[in-house]
Amino acid sequence: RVRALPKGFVWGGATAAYQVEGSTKVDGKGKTMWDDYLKKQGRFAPDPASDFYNRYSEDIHLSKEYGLNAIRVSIAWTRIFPKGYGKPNQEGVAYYHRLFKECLDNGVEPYVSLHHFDSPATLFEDGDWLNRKNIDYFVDYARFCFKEFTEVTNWFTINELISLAYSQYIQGNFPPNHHFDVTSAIQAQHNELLAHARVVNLYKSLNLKGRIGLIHVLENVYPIVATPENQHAADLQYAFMNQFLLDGTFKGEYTPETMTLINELLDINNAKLEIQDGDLDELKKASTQNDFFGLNYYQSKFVKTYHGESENHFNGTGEKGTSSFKFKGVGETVKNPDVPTTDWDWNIYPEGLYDILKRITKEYPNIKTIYITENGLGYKDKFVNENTVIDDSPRIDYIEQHIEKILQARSEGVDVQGYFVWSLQDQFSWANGYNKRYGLFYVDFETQKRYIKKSAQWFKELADTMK
Ligand code: BGP
Repeated sequence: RVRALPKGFVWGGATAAYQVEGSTKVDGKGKTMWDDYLKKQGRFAPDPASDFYNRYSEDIHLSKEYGLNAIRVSIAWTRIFPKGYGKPNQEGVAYYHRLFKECLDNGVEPYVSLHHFDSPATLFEDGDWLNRKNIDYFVDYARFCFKEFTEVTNWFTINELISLAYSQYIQGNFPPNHHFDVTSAIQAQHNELLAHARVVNLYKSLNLKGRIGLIHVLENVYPIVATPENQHAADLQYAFMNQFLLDGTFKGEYTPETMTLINELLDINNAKLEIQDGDLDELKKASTQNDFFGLNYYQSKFVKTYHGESENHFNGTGEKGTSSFKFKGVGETVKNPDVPTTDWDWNIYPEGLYDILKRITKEYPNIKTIYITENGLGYKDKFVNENTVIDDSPRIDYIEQHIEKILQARSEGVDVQGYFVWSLQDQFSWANGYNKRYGLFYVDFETQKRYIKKSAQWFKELADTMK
């Protein structure tokens, strides 16, 4: 059991603009890659989400009341530049100044991402990260934000580079819904890294007083039965999901060991990666300049070798046991009978977080301070009535088990300085909609009223141990 938090620990809740703000059509906001797609899909809408655009003050006050000293938010690129470039939209700019002021006035430190899965529709239609012109636009947008929002001192460039590349081009559950388009997936990873590196290098050249980094979601990969073939499958998947991006971020190159694995995977799938002159110089320069690293962790995977054709089914409804994932020449994801899973088939495996923390600290000396920037449990919370605190004990168990592992790694020298639960309040989930809740605070999406969950009370008790 976790008895106390280290003094000065950053203890926050996480959000993302498109998942909480709602108000997608007001005050000059431009469309993101999701607006038309969700409308066409017809399953769920991004409005009003958690109505954070209007209710941020209430959520920040709740954060303060429940002992949180930090919040993760993202800026919606399309509120600042409705088309992704051009003239800034002053109403969007004013909104974020109001939001940051409210955070700072209440002692809830904002950690701000520039990109959280919400590319402008115009740029998305033009190839999203696959189009290098869009990297230029991203750098312009970042420059504008750095100069405008000088009250922000903790910046993340991009949230979860792999999730975009993988969900857009491999798993097919994010627009444009390609399945196993390996060329696009690896190219998107590289181009996102380049975008990140250019923005970090820019930030450092401006000599601003804040800190900057990026966020990777990491999943450890284990052979379900330890045979050499299954271990190789795990290595291939780890390389594709973690190692390629970690190398690019913190080594500024893709090491020969990494490329041997990546090339094997590309060859089997007739895919290729294009690296242009100068790209690696940019990565190299950025690799030592990240002030901190945001690590998101939800689960790890168990795999066995697989040589058939690629196929998958994504469980976006919470019908337990319906997911499958088989990647040609890479591996098949399988269920480990000893590991509990959520209704969305995510393995609950805190040991994976410990193993990852130890591994990356050893392999990447350029990683400085680490913040766990997301971790949490998707759960079908049940509302009882106005006067009853919502019992989400499974979420408390989940969080506590993961914090235990974080503190263990910390006691062994891994420099973790903070933890942001995903998520602060219930919010909209990209490919799952509104029944996959994560919040410390329950949101009734009809009335937008907030209710307390037991996990919020637990969060507060731990916050008090720092005083
Ligand atoms: C991360 C994202 C978040 C969030 C979370 C939970 O990948 O950064 O935006 O949504 O995962 O995922 P999901 O909503 O799919 O359950």
